[in-house]
Amino acid sequence: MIKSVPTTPYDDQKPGTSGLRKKVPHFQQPNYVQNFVQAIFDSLEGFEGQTLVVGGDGRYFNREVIQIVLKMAAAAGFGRVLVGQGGILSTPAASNIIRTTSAFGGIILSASHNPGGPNEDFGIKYNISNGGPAPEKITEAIYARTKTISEYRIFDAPDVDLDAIGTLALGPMTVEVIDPVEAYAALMEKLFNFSAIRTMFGNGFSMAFDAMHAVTGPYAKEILENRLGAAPGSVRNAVPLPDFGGHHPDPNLVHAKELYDQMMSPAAPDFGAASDGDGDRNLIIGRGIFVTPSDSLALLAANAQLAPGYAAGLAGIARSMPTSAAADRVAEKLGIGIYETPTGWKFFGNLLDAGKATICGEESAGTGSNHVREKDGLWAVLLWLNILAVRQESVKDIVEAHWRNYGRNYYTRHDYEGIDTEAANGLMAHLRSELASLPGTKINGLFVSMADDFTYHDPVDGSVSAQQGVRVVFDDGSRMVFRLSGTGTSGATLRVYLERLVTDEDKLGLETQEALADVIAAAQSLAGISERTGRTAPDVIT
Ligand code: VG1
Ligand code: CO
Repeated sequence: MIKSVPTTPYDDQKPGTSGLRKKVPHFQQPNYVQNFVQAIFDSLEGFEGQTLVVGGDGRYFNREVIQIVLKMAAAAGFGRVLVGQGGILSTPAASNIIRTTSAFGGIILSASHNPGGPNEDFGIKYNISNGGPAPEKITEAIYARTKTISEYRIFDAPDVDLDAIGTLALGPMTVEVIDPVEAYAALMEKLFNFSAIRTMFGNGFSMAFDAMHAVTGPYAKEILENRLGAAPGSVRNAVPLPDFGGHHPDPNLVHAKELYDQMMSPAAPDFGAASDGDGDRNLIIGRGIFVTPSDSLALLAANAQLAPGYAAGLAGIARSMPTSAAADRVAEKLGIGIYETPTGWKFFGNLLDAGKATICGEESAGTGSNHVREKDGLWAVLLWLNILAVRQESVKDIVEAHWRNYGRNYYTRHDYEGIDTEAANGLMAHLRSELASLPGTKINGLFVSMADDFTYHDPVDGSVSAQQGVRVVFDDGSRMVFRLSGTGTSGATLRVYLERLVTDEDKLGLETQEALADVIAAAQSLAGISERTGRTAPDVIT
């Protein structure tokens, strides 16, 4: 029986960079989840009888929300829901299922790299039929709907058993509980040279993969250990936990410090990697060398043809604006297109669908390709393994050869987390007000050649996204970018992205913060970071 329940709107259900993210207690307010899910369904057309894919990263509150989504999907008229066993689907695996089953769309429950638990973060995101995050046109319609909603509809039925694989009826709708790993693992086998990687492991190649007690554990165990023959125990923290063991499932040098320290020690394995809460990010560390995500994008693009799935070459590369220009130099050499998009994977979908780009990446540890419409952590790890298996060189040698060939884009991001929202907005407003007068002036000894607030013109559908980040470019090719995070759940996070291209062979081995010291100082003085935020140092440096 379908129940209609009266409700009143919340005024804060605006999706950010990647869906709606709030603290769990915020989501637990009466009808908060129901309002948002109903607003999603109300913003869509033509899904009667169609398939919806549902899954999440297993964090606290995942199961409860899945039950609500299933019952509301039945009331809305979907014909079938595919849900991962135990409510689990990594974000890239969900994207793959949406695509391969020709589903109408999907609902992914995750707050990605943010911590989980009763007082931590939760998130809901809608993906469209190409498997990618809903574009702004849809997220804006959803937000508009949340402001006027007056009732939601739900099928009145007992909870669905999510733990047994099989098909069930939920009123007129079918629920199929599916294996979350199988289809994804099969896709990876198609893209990569598993036999070459298996031979490499057979010859004693060692790796450490930190699943951070998040969703990639079961995927990495199956693919790396079972199918590729990595030594048992190569995958650590492999059991997904609702609170990620109390850690941030954020694969960066701060939150994956243990792995980093191990990779820098004499006893390091050949290759280290990690992924985030929902499995779409990757951290790559070779023995004695951290590979920045921007460099990793460039390296993967330059070597992709070594993997069977990319043997025919790339159509183009796309990167988010704050990502370093390392990939641009590869695209130039390959004679293929390079596209610069705003932060957030939703902007890559059109380029991938139109066949303009094959590989995409963000400086925030996201890399992916046209195999799905999300970034994909394990995909990046496997492409690296495929390249290592074919080239039979160390990560360090491969990276350093790349720098000699293309130059090195020194790159760092400084995050100031949980700062006062007004102070953060004031800082950005001040920067914007300065833009017009900056070109031609000198900041900390560096000449400004260009300054703007990035506006993206989508070359496929013509849509325009303004105010995507303040960038200041200097005449020596170095650059700084300022923007506020759109994924945080408390206060504001200021992200400052700093970059410099160095081609001089003698200067390729500098320490990153040193190589960028004058750009960092210029950013601090132009933005007045310490005066405006009271912070003298960033919380996270990546
Ligand atoms: C951050 C990253 C961005 C990424 C987004 C979602 O956004 O900077 O590159 O696409 O997270 O990643 P923001 O607005 O906080 O800078 V995930 O792994 O949360 O799906
Ligand atoms: Co993520």
